[in-house]
Amino acid sequence: MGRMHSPTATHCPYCALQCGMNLRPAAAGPGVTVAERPDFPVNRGALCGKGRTAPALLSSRVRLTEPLIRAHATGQLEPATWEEALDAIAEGLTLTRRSHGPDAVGVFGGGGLTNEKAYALGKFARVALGTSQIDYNGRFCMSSAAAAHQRAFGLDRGLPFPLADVPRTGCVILVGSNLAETMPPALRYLTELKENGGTLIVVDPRRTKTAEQADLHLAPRPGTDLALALGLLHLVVAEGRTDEEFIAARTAGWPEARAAAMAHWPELVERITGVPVPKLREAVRMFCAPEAAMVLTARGPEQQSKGTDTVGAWINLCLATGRAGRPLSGYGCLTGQGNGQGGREHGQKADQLPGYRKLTDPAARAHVAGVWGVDPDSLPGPGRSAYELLDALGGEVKALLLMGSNPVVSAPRAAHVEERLRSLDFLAVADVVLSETAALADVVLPVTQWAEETGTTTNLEGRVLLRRQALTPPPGVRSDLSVLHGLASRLGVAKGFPEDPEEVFEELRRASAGGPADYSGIDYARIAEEDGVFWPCPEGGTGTPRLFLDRFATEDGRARFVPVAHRDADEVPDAEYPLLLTTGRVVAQYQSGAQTRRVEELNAAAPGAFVELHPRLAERIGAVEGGPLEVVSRRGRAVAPARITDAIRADTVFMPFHWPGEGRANSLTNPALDPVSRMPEFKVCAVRVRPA
Ligand SMILES: Nc1nc2c(c(=O)[nH]1)N[C@H]1C(S)=C(S)[C@@H](COP(=O)(O)OP(=O)(O)OC[C@H]3O[C@@H](n4cnc5c(=O)[nH]c(N)nc54)[C@H](O)[C@@H]3O)O[C@H]1N2
Ligand SMILES: Nc1nc2c(c(=O)[nH]1)N[C@H]1C(S)=C(S)[C@@H](COP(=O)(O)OP(=O)(O)OC[C@H]3O[C@@H](n4cnc5c(=O)[nH]c(N)nc54)[C@H](O)[C@@H]3O)O[C@H]1N2
Ligand code: SF4
Ligand SMILES: [Mo]
Repeated sequence: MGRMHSPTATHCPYCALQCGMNLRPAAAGPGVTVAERPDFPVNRGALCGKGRTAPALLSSRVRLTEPLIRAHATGQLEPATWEEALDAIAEGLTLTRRSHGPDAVGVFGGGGLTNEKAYALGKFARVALGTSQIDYNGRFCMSSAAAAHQRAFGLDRGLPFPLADVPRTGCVILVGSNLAETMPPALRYLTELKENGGTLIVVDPRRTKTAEQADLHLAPRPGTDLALALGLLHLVVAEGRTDEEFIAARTAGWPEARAAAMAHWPELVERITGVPVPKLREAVRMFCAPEAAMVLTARGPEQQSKGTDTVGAWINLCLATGRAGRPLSGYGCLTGQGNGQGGREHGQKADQLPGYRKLTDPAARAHVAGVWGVDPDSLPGPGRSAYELLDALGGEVKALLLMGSNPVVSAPRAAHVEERLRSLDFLAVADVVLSETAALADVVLPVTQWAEETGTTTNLEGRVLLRRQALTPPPGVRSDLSVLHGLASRLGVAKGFPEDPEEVFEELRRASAGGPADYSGIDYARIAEEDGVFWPCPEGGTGTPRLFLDRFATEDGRARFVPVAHRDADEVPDAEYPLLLTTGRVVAQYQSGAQTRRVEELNAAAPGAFVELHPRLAERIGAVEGGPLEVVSRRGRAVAPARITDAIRADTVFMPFHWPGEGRANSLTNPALDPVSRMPEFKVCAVRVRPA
């Protein structure tokens, strides 16, 4: 690995906090080491263990350094040249397209990809392949919050304010976020909130490290947040705590939403959620007492087959109490992946064009087609959502190009998804390591990593950031942009897929101009000068750290209440499957673990899956600490050691989803989809558990 000037100011490759860090050449040998970057405001120098150890993956020992092609004779993946590999992919995709039409070719992207890559991938699907069949793993992440944002506010930016506002509000309800483990440096914002006299309410079926910080912890049964939020709104109305002036001036739809909430009286909500009425009253008092308050959600309430309505109910609570569109108040979603925000704005989503434009909007199609130099009528329409696309593999979709995801581990009903991937005529995967999904491919392309390339990401605050190249990639790997360039030219599109990220960003600026997520005023130099620029930022304008203070982004400027009613999870416990399974994360592993399982220090800290269960349940089924437990759902079976703790409800077990094989939590999960966002129900399914 070569060297460049030191130190290089950049950002972490993992989560949506996008912590700032400096990279310095290692004291001895090749590579870089991570140093603090105290001047970057979001994390002020703090990093979690994943960020600190990220350079370990840059070493060639653990990563892919040459393309691989599956040999017909042996069935094994064998080293190949880049020319051979790109030719093979172009041929595989072309053959499928020729015999079955363009929609038989699918593309699957990721929320970890930079804005430039996400933009180029969406364009590649629509222009070079002409397929409608593109979606990405962000569908599994924050799509329910995104849909609810759109419905209520007319715009989806995860946080409508900078994180720096959080310690200055009066009360935060944090719903289904374990940020002490999933964004450790962000915990500081909550401790500062309390130091400033504010209060923290955490809603989580488990008493997590985050919940331990709370003034009030509500532990509902998984899948019942919708009832909980409605119950709180009911009490707000009953106790006369609504803000009628705000409702009249800034919102629409209150009478219907109010009526829906009134059908969820406290005793009913206690019965559904398991949260006692006095605690509901206490939460309402804490939320309504101060001048300003916030509700923040993460995957707990969102990854449900009613995630969009659930987030809608929390938004209704904010609107009814005048806690939105005002300083230090509002609803926000804590987006997850490194570019979870930007990755959902620029076109790798099935229904979307760059700038968060709609693929079904004729004006949007005309604008983007103009930038791309193609006929608007040549752009395909919306395609399938992520799970539906994976489910269609081997059926109507016969070839797939995948970049930035590892669905063999991370998709719901993973054994079925794995089988669908195996049934493809052709699978190509670009990755930095041989992930469980890459291992199934016909062609594998080794790509550059964060420290070896330049590009922008948009963090959970909507702040567009610049990751800078700090070292030369090893010979044999190429960037994702170079892959798309090479494939497009082989598919007969010689122009429009540059390899240089800044050139791609300049085009993205034009494509997003005038759209909801307008980046046209942002450029690489400006990002560096301003510690990131908040979108929307029109050409010649300033960035927008705070949204909705004067008006919401709907046509009439009013926020929309949505009347929602509680409904059960797709699966509820019964005699055969009497328990609830919920899933999530641990601090030392990231997502499917493809990257962090290859980092020694992290793997030592979290070597494998486990099943968290309450002592009463353990006693009933005869489980002992560390002993193997078999967990069975209607989709399949997993085995992992027991971890007995009174920090979880006795009717619920929890598994982290970072591992393949026997401990794969997603062998069990339910792919029931939210009707609006198409989000799968990762957080609730029915299981039975017994010692293996
Ligand atoms: N260490 C680590 N950090 C990460 C990641 C990682 O993989 N590892 N991934 C990143 C990404 S992409 C994301 S999306 C974020 C996710 O960040 P979080 O949303 O904080 O992570 P999860 O652990 O999935 O879920 C959060 C909590 O939801 C709770 N929960 C489960 N079911 C329910 C329910 O029905 N209702 C409620 N209210 N809560 C429930 C779980 O007990 C869990 O504590 O983390 C990001 N940061
Ligand atoms: N049961 C359960 N399942 C879940 C969840 C849950 O809470 N419970 N959470 C869901 C959520 S929120 C998410 S976000 C998904 C995430 O799950 P995945 O989509 O599987 O996410 P990663 O493990 O980050 O996969 C990214 C892959 O791309 C590779 N990669 C990293 N950077 C790049 C790059 O720049 N280019 C290319 N070509 N490849 C790259 C990595 O090595 C890795 O193999 O999991 C979902 N699955
Ligand atoms: S919190 Fe997220 S962005 Fe920050 S160092 Fe950890 S993984 Fe990286
Ligand atoms: Mo995520």
